[in-house]
Amino acid sequence: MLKLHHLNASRSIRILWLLEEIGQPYELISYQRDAKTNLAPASLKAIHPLGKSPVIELDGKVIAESGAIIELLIKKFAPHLAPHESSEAYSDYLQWIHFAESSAMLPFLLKVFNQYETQAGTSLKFLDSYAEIEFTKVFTYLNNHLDGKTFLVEERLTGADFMLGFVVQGALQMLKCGDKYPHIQRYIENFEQLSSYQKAIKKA
Ligand SMILES: N[C@@H](CCC(=O)N[C@@H](CS)C(=O)NCC(=O)O)C(=O)O
Repeated sequence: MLKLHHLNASRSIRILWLLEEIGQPYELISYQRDAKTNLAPASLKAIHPLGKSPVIELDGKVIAESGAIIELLIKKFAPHLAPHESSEAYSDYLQWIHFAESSAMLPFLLKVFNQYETQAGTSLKFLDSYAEIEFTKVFTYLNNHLDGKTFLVEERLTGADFMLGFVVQGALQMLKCGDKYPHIQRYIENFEQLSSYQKAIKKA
């Protein structure tokens, strides 16, 4: 059976949500972050050398990287959650899947880490304004894209939404900037109502 190695408060929620949406049987193996370091426990390193989550075990193979896992699971078990490869929307789908873990994740994490540094008394020079400029550019782009939309691609739930949810929720909540990005805020409120999302949150 498919196994999901799930760390609390992590990108692994992307996979849990997808598995609940497609109704694929799976075994959930849970790990807790260290209370002091916030890192994953060493036991995750026994599963994959990076010791990060999510990781799945599928057909005897250990697979890391949430984007790869989402694409693989959708191809294998839920092709209806992706536009057809010959359709015009397919390249949009791929761009949004990769946008979530690259363009959006970097400025979000930089801003969160900058907050920790500032609270610890570090005086930031280049990094603070770089993070602010990048974050505003990327999140304004996303906010504009979501104007009048409920989902990222083809106005229906696709793999791109499973990827993006974790980043935008974290960003708007931790950086308290929901009022600056109202279309992203509405997008979040919409997917939080989906029963597969609510089931995933309960299991997490
Ligand atoms: N690019 C990877 C990132 C995986 C990752 O950094 N996971 C974090 C949780 S969100 C983690 O396991 N952190 C704990 C640690 O590094 O000890 C993915 O998309 O799966």
